[in-house]
Amino acid sequence: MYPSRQYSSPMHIHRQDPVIYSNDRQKAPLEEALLDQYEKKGFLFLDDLFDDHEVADMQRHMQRLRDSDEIKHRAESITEESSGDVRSVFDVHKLSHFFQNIAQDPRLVRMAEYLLGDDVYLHQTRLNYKPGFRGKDFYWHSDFETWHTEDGMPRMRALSMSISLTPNDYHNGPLLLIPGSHQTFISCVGETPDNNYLSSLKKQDVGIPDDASLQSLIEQNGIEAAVGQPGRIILFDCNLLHGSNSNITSSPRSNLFFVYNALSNRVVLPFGNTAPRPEYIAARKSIKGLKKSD
Ligand code: 6CS
Ligand code: FE
Repeated sequence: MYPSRQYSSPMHIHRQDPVIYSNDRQKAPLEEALLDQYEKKGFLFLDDLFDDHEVADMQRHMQRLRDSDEIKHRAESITEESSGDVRSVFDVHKLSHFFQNIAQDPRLVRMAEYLLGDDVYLHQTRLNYKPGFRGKDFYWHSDFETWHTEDGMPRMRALSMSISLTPNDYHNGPLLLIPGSHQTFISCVGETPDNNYLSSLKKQDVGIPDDASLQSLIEQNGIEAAVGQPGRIILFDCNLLHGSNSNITSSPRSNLFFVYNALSNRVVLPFGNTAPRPEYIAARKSIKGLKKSD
């Protein structure tokens, strides 16, 4: 369906999957306008879902993970190539009961269930710290291109919720989104090296769109910066093109990411025929539906 990193020139494949899988808008946990925006742009913003105390708790638990030497020496901790600062911590829902509870919060799960039209599980979770002064960029990419090619995610039936834990301003490397880019799968050029994740999580070189593809999508749709205060949720489709600039300011841009995948879309063997990535990057053995009985 979505071949990538197989051919010598890039290709554009039109999305062959729905964006919103549920049809009964009466049952939607989101108002019509937001659903229309999500369908059209591939992302939406949610403010005031968490109250100030909840956000303060998240910030405290993020700092605790950040300051922990034990965490810093685990495989789940990815450091910045240049400075050695912590860039990301993966699998935060397994490293912290607090973040597990947030990821399982019905206010989040029911949105994911509605949009994906199925029970859901956590494919991946992470804290991206993007520290001040030396937090490096995440180049343009579609998460689905990686999750399909390197994790074996069959269809575009997953979404990310990024919760801002520090102010995301124009100057400290906010998430940059290309509205509408979720409708086009860009088949990228370039072979996936073995154990690619050892470098791709620091700096992604393979599976990134070519300049011409980026140019045409940006000219058509523009770029939107997901600026916002702590607590804001950026909910975006797995195939939306996004990236973020380096952060040379003094204020970190730290966001918590939860990736919900439909249970019917659980990962199989990587479509790029590379070895499956570790469990802390892509759940495989630990797939457990989040459906609450209520
Ligand atoms: O490879 C991955 O799964 C990770 N890479 C990026 C740049 N975004 C999604 C995910 O965190
Ligand atoms: Fe990403």
